[in-house]
Amino acid sequence: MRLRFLLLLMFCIGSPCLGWADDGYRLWLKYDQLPEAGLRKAWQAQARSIVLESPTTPILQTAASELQLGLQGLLGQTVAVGKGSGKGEIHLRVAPDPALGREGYRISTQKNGLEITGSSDAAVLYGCFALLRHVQTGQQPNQLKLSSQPRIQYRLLNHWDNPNGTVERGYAGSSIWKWYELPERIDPRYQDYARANASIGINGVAINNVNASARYLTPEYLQKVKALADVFRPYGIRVYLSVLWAAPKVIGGLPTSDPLDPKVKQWWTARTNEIYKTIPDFGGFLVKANSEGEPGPQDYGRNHADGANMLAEALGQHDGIVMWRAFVYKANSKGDRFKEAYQEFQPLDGKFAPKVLVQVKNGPIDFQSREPFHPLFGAMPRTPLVLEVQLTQEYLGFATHLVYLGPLIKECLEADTHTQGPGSTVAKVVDGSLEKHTISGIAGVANIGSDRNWTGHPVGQANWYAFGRLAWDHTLSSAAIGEEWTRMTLTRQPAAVASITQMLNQSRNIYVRFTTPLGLHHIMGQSIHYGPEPWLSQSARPDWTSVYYHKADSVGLGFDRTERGSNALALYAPGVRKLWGNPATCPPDYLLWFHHVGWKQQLSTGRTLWNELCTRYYTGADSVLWMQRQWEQAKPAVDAELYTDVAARLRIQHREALWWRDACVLYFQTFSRQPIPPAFPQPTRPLAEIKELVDIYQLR
Ligand code: GCW
Repeated sequence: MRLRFLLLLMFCIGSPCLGWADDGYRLWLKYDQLPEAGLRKAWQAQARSIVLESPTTPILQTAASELQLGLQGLLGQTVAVGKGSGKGEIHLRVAPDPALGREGYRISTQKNGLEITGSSDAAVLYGCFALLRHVQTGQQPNQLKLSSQPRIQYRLLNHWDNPNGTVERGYAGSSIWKWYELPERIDPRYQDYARANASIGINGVAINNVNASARYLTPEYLQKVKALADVFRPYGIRVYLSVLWAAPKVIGGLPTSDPLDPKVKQWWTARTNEIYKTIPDFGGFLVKANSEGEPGPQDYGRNHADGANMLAEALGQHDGIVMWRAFVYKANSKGDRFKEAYQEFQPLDGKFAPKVLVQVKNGPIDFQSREPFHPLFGAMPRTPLVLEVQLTQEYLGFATHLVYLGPLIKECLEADTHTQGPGSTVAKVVDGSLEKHTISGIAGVANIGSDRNWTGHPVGQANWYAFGRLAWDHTLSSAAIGEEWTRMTLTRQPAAVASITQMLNQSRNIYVRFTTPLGLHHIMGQSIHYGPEPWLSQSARPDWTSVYYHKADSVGLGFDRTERGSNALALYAPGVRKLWGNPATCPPDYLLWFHHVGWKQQLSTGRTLWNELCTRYYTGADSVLWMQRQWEQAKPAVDAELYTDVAARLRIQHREALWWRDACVLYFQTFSRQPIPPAFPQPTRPLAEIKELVDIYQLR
């Protein structure tokens, strides 16, 4: 009896497909045994041992042990690390190769096995993860010749995590950093977090909120930060800190934080030296200054360059950078918020020290579900610009709605700024190739928390994954990345992969359609940024209301940003201005970003504005039912627990899509005075009832 139980247990462990509940913790690094015996056998012959051809380093050790772990799992055989046996060896070799840069790798088939090479140990680590990805997604081992190098140098996650364990705009539990346990206790999660990041090429993490606490710069906290840096180092990941501009006052006992004050400079220099003594490979500083109430150099009549350059000077000879955020809008703005970052930063082009990068959100307002690209891209040719995208779904349905962000990130990267003629894409600005910068960066605001599955919504993992893959190579297609993630994480059964990836690829457009179609923006629930509140007309500032942005009236809808209106369009190069400045040529997806369009105006789609608006809200909400069906088709091929979780979230998503649809259609109807096209069912609840829903969500 006992023996039978034991045999059964052994059988189950060896067959992950038997239906062990998958709680999502392993992310895309599953390393479950390849189900195809033939494929497994072919790889088994190639991967009997791992041989280190270069003097070992902590990163090379990581590379070898990760490769060992992965291959053993995938192939179901022991893979030795050390001396080879003459056949089926995987050689890891660090050898300078200018064609690959510092972090690029090459994987090739050799006489007696495979070779993974690169100019640095980190490059070899990336190569090992690439090989694992190759095996895990079910590729054949024949004559491998893979090589890849990152196009962007600094590839960071930005955590908006606070010392008290909360996460600003975090929807996956609390912070993964347990400050009260550090530095003594190292949660094993930190290492798994580092593995996941390294596997997609992320090489830096700013661990704390840009609305920063000065605490992180205290000796006590530096020890905690050091403990994290020690975990991340063997994965090629450097730690960065968001800093509070007023730190010299708050923890330094100085009367001022004026960047030109010698005592302030000395204070930052001393602090920085202290940091590097504790964390020799510290990455640098991330700064939100004079933005949304945060202190900054303007408090002393100085500008952003004065502040950023002072920090760059404090970094001195240390190998670190300053990422200075351009997310600013004046405290008492009378104008168009769209223009404010440009107005403050563009005149400073050429004034920043070489170690400074200016970090710009993808769009000019704030991480809306669709924004035109930020006009600063291409407009500061003498300053390297970091692209900041948001993976946490602040405006995209938190961890409840399924929205794959690959298409959103790609849309921004591929947008043509026309600043140096056609083809001057945001990607080329960001990777430095357009303006010949030697440093480049990209940042994703993390969607990671203490939830067992890391991201709350299981598909949120795809956004973390897609960010890393695009940060590494922005020429990859979002569809290919979505498919890769699906095959790594959910299933390799072809029909299921097809129906899941179709759903992923459409999900962002569907979300836009039932929330903010045709270029509507910022009409969501006040403060919480969830659910519809297009009627919001009172707030602490006018540009925190909805009516400020949609400008609905009896004539029409949309923000006129042409020269008849705020003229924000003038911030773009002529090529863009020409296209977007004319409602006839402006893509419908951006229309109401730039034009106040009459309700009865016929659009390029053939419908009037009102009818098109209704059509998008209705078909958008209906498309969530289509998403449900797509997911249902994959049911037999994905883990049962995970299936149920996503299916339930999709049911909520549909309920809330109807909420958005009814709220917006009924509210805008009070201006358009047009009937809802007869093809669509009338909302069954009155606007007044729907308005109350926001209060319920916000516990107001
Ligand atoms: O999107 C807004 C958020 C704030 C955030 C800010 C920023 C960190 O609502 O919560 O603060 O952007 O990016 O600085």
